[in-house]
Amino acid sequence: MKKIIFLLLVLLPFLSNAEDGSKLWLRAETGSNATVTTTPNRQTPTINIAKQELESQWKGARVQLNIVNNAELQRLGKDGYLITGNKLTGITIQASAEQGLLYGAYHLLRLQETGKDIGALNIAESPKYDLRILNHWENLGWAFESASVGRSFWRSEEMPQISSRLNVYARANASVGLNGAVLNNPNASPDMLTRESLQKVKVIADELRPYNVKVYLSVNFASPKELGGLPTADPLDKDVIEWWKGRAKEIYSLIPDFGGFLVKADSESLPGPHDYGRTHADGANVLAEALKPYNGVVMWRAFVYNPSEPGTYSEYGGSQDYSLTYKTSEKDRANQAYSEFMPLDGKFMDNVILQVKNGPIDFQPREPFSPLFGAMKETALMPELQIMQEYLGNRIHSVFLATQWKEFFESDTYCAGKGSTVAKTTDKTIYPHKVSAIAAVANIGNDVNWTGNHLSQANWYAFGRLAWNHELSADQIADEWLQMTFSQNPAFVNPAKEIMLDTWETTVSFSQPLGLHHIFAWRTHYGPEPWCDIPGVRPDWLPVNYHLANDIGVGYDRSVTGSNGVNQYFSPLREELNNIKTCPEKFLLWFHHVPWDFHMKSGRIFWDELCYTYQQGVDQMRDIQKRWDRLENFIDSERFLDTQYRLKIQSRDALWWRDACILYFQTFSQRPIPYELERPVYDLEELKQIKLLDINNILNGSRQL
Ligand code: GCV
Repeated sequence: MKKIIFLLLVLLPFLSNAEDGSKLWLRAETGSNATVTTTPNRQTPTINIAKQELESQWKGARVQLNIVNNAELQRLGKDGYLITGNKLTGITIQASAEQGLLYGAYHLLRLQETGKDIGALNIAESPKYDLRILNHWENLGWAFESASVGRSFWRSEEMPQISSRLNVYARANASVGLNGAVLNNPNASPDMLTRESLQKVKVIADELRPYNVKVYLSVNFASPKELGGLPTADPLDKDVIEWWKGRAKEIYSLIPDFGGFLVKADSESLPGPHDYGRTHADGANVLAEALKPYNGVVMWRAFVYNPSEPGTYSEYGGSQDYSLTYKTSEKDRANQAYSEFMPLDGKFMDNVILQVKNGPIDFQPREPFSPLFGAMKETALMPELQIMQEYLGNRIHSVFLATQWKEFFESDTYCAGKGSTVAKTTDKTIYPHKVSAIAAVANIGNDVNWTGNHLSQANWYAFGRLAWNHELSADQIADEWLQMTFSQNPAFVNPAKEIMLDTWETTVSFSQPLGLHHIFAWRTHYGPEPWCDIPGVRPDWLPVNYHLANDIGVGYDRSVTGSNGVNQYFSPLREELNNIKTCPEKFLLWFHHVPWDFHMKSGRIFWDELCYTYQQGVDQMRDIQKRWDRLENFIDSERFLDTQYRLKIQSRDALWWRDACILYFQTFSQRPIPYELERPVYDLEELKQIKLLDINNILNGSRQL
């Protein structure tokens, strides 16, 4: 016993210093005692934070923080700033508002922490999007919508006592320029608007405010009925209109800078204006009217797809066999948002923003951009990205998403000629709406390291940086994050960065390459299940209705002779996508049912190319593992080993995906796997036996594949 106590005493200091990832990228050495002065000498909570951050971490000459109201700073807006001067003689940060000074302070510290030359600075910055928002998919209570995030970190049950982590969260957001958080799941409970909930929201809002992070709420469209006891939630009913106005008044009396509402309506069985024969515009406008006096916004989601007809949908299946009545070409889920919202362009109030997922379906590993971008001219559109890796290996796989988001931002919509990228259609360059915004579904939970996987912290960081400036490269963002989070040593940063930059394309290759989509496992969305076809379940939830494999080929025909999805894009993109010979191969199976013997650019036939691509994904994953192993001596063992372990699972999963997909599709193609490729290690029938429970156990680590 004595020996154990002795050992514990010896080990304790080391154990308590164990690296747990809780500090995120906020690791600058403190204790600098820098001189920071402000003009005018104002003491606001936000200016004080800017000051304290610099005083404790800045290692150069005096910093002057100035609130100035000249034309240049007006042009940069309230979040913008100017940084001039030199580390040796002194730096001046100027802004027209206090939040500009805060962002300027973080910018200066980032330069320092990434070893940049801080001589003769002349930096003028302003964000590309006005609203830069994290969407937290937490339910009231507050469990999570998805296992991808682990447990809630708001800890509402302990309020009004607040977790010290809330302060770190706010600081992390401000350090990358994020200025908003939707606290709850878009599948919102009406109870989110009770007085008791709002009191808790106020606690969070008060904590986030000094960091310039505004709070928003998802609301349930039927709240006037479900919570307010009205007989209807019809948006044109005068009592309903008054009810929303009353709620807004109450919210703003508690939270004067409340940001506004996020609404998922008439989608996935949630109530909405269609229940009363009204349009999305009618629905959004009743809320917008209520928020308008307080400058609040409504973010109305365009993630809609109708219940399959006939009958109502049932999550677990039901008596209705939808497959009998469902015709893929008429019911393509990818076409629905465009069909529903395009006729409403121009009908929304100017404080309504349509929140549109990056792709037409649902955060798949790779999707073409949603055709709504560029097409809606009179309505402000905000991209919705997903940081949480719902379909990208959850918190287990390491996938750096900045590369995915860059592809999205830079996609050419052709709405105003060549070069009309998605980014330019949403950041006011092409359509100068009153407000511009962007959101992403957060991957932040209650884990000590916030995101479960240490490398996934990079995606939170990257979203903030790209929301501020979508022109930054994925390379630069990875570089910054690695230096701030791990080490400035280029012998570590360069190879680690290359790994990060390779992870997304590799994961697409081993899971859903060449435009394949929605072939993941039922419910968990982890691992492959291309054979999934559950009688009675709505077809647009089932993999077989997306890959449509048969003895001719595989893929969803969205050409003019198929579901005509290509027609929702502008020329000449429409024609490029429509032609199987010119459609980019990365989207081939998204837009075409491709014959097994189709000739690919590589010179191979399609079946062989599919096998090669899966194998390439597996090989690249193994290579990534090896490259990570070489970095062992550069960083702490805790984060090194945890990442090593996760990459091992990701490699195992790459094999799982490859074997499941190739063996399953082979039952249709009836062709051999090219002889020079590795033979499968798993058996198709065995893989088909992996059930929901097994996957949950794989995810929690209690079962190996
Ligand atoms: C918030 C998918 C997810 C749901 C999510 C929905 C949405 O269907 O599986 O969990 O619900 O997208 O984005 O609304």
